[in-house]
Amino acid sequence: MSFMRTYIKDVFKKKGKVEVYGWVHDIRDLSKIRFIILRDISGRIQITGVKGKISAKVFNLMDSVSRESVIKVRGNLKDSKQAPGGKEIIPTEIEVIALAESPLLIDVGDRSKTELSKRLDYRFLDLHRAKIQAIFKIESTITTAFREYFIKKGFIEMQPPSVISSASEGGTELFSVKYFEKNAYLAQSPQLYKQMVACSMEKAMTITPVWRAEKHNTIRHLNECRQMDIEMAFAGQIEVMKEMESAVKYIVSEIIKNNKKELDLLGVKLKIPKVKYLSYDKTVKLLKIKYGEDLSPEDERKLNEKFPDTILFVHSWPVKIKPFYIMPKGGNVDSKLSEGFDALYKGMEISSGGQRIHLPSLLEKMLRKKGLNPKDFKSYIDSFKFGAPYHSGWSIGLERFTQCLLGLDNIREACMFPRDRDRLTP
Ligand code: AMO
Repeated sequence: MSFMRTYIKDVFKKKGKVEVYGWVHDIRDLSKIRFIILRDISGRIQITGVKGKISAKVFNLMDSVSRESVIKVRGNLKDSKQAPGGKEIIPTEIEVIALAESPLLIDVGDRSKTELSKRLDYRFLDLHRAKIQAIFKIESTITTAFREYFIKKGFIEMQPPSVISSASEGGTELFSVKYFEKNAYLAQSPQLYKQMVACSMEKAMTITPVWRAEKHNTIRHLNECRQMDIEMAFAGQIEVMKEMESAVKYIVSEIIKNNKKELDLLGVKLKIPKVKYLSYDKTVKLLKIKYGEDLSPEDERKLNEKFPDTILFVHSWPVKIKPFYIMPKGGNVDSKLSEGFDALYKGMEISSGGQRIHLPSLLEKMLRKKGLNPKDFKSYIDSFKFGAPYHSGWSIGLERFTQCLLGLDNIREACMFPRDRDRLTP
């Protein structure tokens, strides 16, 4: 097609003859007068047909076309006090581009009460809904702002592999894949690769899918999620926490600036977050919980009550509960504490990170201490033998972060096509 179509939001600024394309959002038939609310990604406009005043063909079509069909409308734009937005189109021509089958498989109305699992079964239709579109418009702002922030600061956007030969997060939460005659795995994280890039190109960032074969089905876990990662040479845990602090503030400010309509639609009031740094030791004392264990969802909720609207950096965790690649304090394999942290926001862990072990012999000792075999990590260990600076980084889960920001009940709401224990389609 050789023309630029006009979005509905821009049609409101025009005069006289207009042409719009979109989905039939709603139809009302008052026998002598018929209305179609036409919707595209930018907004909605009313199409008004009065019997006898428009062609009989167009008037009949206004009643026979089904909801969610895609149509093209030509007509005259008129001021109207009753119409939403103060304007309506009196149609001279309607062309049906794609007729939708009816009934629809799920209710896609603004007040739809269809349950989440059914909506996800028909996600392609669920994505017709303004509220759902609002979530993903905001998620798009998040990834754009993340990328913008770090590219402006001289980070290299890297593309890590998705098929790997050994675990990067220790543990057993790996999906196996057959890779010719070898066994391979889906990447749990770009961890080892972003470190190799930071040790050569200094500052790396990526937005990449990762896979976790965790069997539990929760409202905050997916088996495939996207991570927004950074890694920086010549930086310790404090420097990268500060970097996250200003990146998250920038991302939130971009959402406030660009997504006012979407935030209103979702009923979300966003503020630039405050920031608090608290050591693991102090956090344990504050919560009066057992030392040496991870924070439970209940602990995270309590911390959110104590520090609302705050990114809480809980730093210097015990070595025992951090991955093998996190630097023990003082570079000593026997240290109890590490240079690793978690960031909590709105009652959930949105990120973890820390300083890494860049010393090959210390890395081997730590792998053994964690019950892992250094032989399985040979190429990773070797990468630190030829000029590797100290370095640190972190990862924010994209869907988890969107869930927290928008107060969504279930992380699946923040993932277009979620993969969980039971879901592999669509
Ligand atoms: P971690 O495993 O803590 O750390 O993951 C970092 C962040 O990714 C998100 N996340 C998840 N989101 C949804 N479903 C999951 N199953 C899931 N698992 C993780 C969370 C979490 O905070 N390599 C390290 C990071 C680093 O040190 O740079 C890592 O992957 O938001």
